Amino acid sequence: MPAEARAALPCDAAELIRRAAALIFDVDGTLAETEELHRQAFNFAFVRHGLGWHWDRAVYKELLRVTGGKERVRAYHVRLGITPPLTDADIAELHRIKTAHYAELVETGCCPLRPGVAELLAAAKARGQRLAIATTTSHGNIDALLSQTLGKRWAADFDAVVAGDDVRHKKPAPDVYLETLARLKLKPSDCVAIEDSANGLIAASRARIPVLITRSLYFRDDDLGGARFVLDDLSELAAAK
Ligand code: XBP
Ligand code: MG
Repeated sequence: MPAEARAALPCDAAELIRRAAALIFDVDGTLAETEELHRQAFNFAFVRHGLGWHWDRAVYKELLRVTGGKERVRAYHVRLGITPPLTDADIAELHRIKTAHYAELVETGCCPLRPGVAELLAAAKARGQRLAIATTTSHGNIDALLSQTLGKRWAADFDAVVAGDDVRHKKPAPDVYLETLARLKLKPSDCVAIEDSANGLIAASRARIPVLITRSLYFRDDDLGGARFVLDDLSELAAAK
């Protein structure tokens, strides 16, 4: 690679972040370790719905390959091969119960932002960088988490917030990232996507956005080699000069 091309590449994650016009954040696993609360909320909903299901961490880790809570329940149900199958209305009602309970859990304050997240958001804002969210979860879940962790006026700091139900196809399809770029009116190379999972990495990469990974509990051993940089968490950025 010619010297000038090498010089153009950011030499580390902090430089990749600093150079971006916009930072696009995934939510679950990236901003906070929320999947444990999602798992507990699903199990609460199963009991309330009279289903004898219980997702332990090992089962949930496997089911997380399927993005979207409703899609995850359907995939599990198909795997069980029970007849008659749950109707879409059953799954929607079950997911409504789950989402309501998830919000109650988040509102207890038991799920803080991950290390380095608040500092990175503040530093990006101070540098005049734009902020966006591109997630598979719902607007209600985003608001529950960020109202609790960033305050009720959290949305004022984000130029675009794109959730799973805003697009036709959830991650690993690129839809949420393409919609975010359209709303920001920026090129993929002007942005950095901050993700925690292989599905998120694939989605952002298909939208041609450089990806920085912050490893999370459920995806710690995912193959994330296609990312520009892989960090244990975002506090490594704050430590950078
Ligand atoms: C993670 C997901 C979501 C959550 C559950 O989203 O795949 O489905 O697991 O939330 P991301 P819902 O990492 O893209 O933020 O039940 O609302 O889908
Ligand atoms: Mg995630």
